[in-house]
Amino acid sequence: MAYETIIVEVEDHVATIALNRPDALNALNSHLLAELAQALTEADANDKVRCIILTGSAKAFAAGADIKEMSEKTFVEMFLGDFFEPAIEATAKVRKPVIAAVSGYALGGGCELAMMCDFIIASDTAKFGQPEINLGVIAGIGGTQRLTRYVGKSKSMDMHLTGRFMDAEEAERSGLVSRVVPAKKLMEEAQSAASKIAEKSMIATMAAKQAVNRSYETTLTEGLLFERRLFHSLFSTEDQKEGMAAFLEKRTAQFRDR
Ligand code: CO8
Repeated sequence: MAYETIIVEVEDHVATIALNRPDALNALNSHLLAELAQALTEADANDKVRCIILTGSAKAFAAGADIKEMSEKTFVEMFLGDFFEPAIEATAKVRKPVIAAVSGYALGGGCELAMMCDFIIASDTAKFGQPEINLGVIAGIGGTQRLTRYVGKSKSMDMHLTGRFMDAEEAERSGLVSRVVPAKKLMEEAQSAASKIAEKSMIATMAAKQAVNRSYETTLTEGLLFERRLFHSLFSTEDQKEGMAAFLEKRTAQFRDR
């Protein structure tokens, strides 16, 4: 399907979705969010896709929700319109792994969108922030909750209350991103991570994603039980037999998602 505000490419089992509103530093307007929701849903349903990369441009992953679109809205319009909801729902529903490849600005809704992905690979030019406070509002799609879980209360408060930006080095040091790479290598690194993921058993991959995500939602005891049950259940798959046999036979496993 042809999109106007995003670019979607599927190659070697990896779908790359690039936000593409260069004139507005990829600000998230309702059109882009609707297209993003559709592209994520399609990629998740596409049998050829085994991992998804969400990215922006060299200058901006996304500089936040579109301030021009929001500025004149009333409470009722925001409440009833809830224009972020389809993208939030679509992102949350994706069962395949989603990597955020972030270069340049990831601010406000852009930072929040990156945090909704499964992990973030950042270029050394990345800048993260929740500057909504400068606009007289606060984060609205998870920033106060997710950033706090990623980096802890003190740094999260600092970011939300002062509106300052965090550079890539600080983001890695504080656990917001999994790795930082030179800007020129960002997509190569993200694709290499995605290709590695694409080689695994999709069943184990989805189980791992579910189990890690469960740690956000439950107690340690319940989370450990959930993990153990998933672990046990994977012994009903052919991929577990193949993976362990391949190790013992010193060869590469050929997973078939069975
Ligand atoms: N919205 C709309 N347009 C934007 C945005 C944005 N968030 N960010 C940048 N742009 C536009 C600029 O207006 C400018 O357009 P034009 O050339 O037509 O004037 C163009 O992009 C380039 O921007 P700048 O000239 O400002 O570029 P600089 O390099 O000087 O500065 C910055 C880059 C620092 C990123 C600066 O653009 C900036 O501060 N942007 C705003 C960042 C921000 O405040 N983000 C938070 C937005 S609010 C939000 O995300 C809330 C999310 C929750 C919503 C929940 C809804 C239910």
